[in-house]
Amino acid sequence: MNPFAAIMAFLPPQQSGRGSDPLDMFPPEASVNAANSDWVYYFIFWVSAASLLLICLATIYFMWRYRRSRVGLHPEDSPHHSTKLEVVWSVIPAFFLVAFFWYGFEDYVDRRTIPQDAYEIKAQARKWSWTFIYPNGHKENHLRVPAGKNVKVRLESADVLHSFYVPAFRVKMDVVPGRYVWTWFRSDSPGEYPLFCAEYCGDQHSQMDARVIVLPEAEFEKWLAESGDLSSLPPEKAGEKIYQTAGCLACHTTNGVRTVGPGFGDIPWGAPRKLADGSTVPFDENYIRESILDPNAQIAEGFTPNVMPANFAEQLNDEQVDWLIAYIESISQAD
Ligand code: HEC
Ligand SMILES: [Cu+2]
Repeated sequence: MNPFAAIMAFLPPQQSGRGSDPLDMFPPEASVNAANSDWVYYFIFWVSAASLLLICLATIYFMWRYRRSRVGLHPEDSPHHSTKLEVVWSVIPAFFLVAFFWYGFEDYVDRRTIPQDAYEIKAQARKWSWTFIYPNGHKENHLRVPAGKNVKVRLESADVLHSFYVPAFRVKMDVVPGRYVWTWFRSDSPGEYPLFCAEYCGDQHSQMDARVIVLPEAEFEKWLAESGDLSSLPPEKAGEKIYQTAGCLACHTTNGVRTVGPGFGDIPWGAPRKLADGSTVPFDENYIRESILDPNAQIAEGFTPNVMPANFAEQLNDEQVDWLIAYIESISQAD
């Protein structure tokens, strides 16, 4: 029998839903993993609160009991070493420390043990956006997942350290460049929840947020089947989707506002474009193609040193680049 079961009986029950967050300290528990984590948190919280109270009460009592006017200036009158007392105040807290470890470790092992049947979604983090890649190749900036299914997310970073953090799921996992890491969760609560990057990754770090959208399974399947095939869309529409999912939007607005990179949308198609080396090129298909596939070849004036990632050539195929060009052309004002 679990030696801590008796203590546990006095604590909030281990269950999902609001039940394990009596002080309402956390976002709603939207995954089956959340209740355990909240429960461990509250266990440590209540034990710490009780210890604080006990220590404060004891301090006040001793201040009064051994006050100077009572014992005078004779320290030899105060009690000396007591083995009994020392054993008590070492052994009892030690039991609690072991319990903290035990329940924390149990939860940790559960997090690290990815269920065999989990549905796998690949995630890429980069400065400053997320891309989620589904088994059929579809890419998305927001994470859509089926409700009621174990989902494992394989995380990788294209540049620096990021951290995949979904507070409502109580899931947080560092994304380390140069290796894959996995995390998993299961949500039974359709809805939308915030997803953050929890590792400072550069000046736009706070913009690196997305949503987790939990859909009923049938709706998820329908969405996935429909969005997988971009070639049925007009090229500029397909390009718009790629523009959003490949992360272009993180650095290029479409209303002309300059952010990390030049804003698009107010550059007339074909107009001369000033480059950092003083030359000019027309803002057209060839320039955009080269800017995407080899961003360092021609750098727009005012954007040195260039921070546009140089690895889109590996991520995008020719057709996708064509669609992107069609989209950028469609939002560029006619000359
Ligand atoms: C990390 C930020 C970042 C991301 C992500 C990014 N870019 Fe850029 N991009 C820049 C910067 C900075 C420049 C200006 C320097 C240069 O010309 O290479 C630029 C330049 C460009 C240019 C030339 C623009 C001009 O005004 O002369 C094009 C076209 C372009 N990017 C397209 C894209 C597309 C399409 C994507 C998505 C596939 C993308 N970029 C993703 C930062 C980014
Ligand atoms: Cu980040």
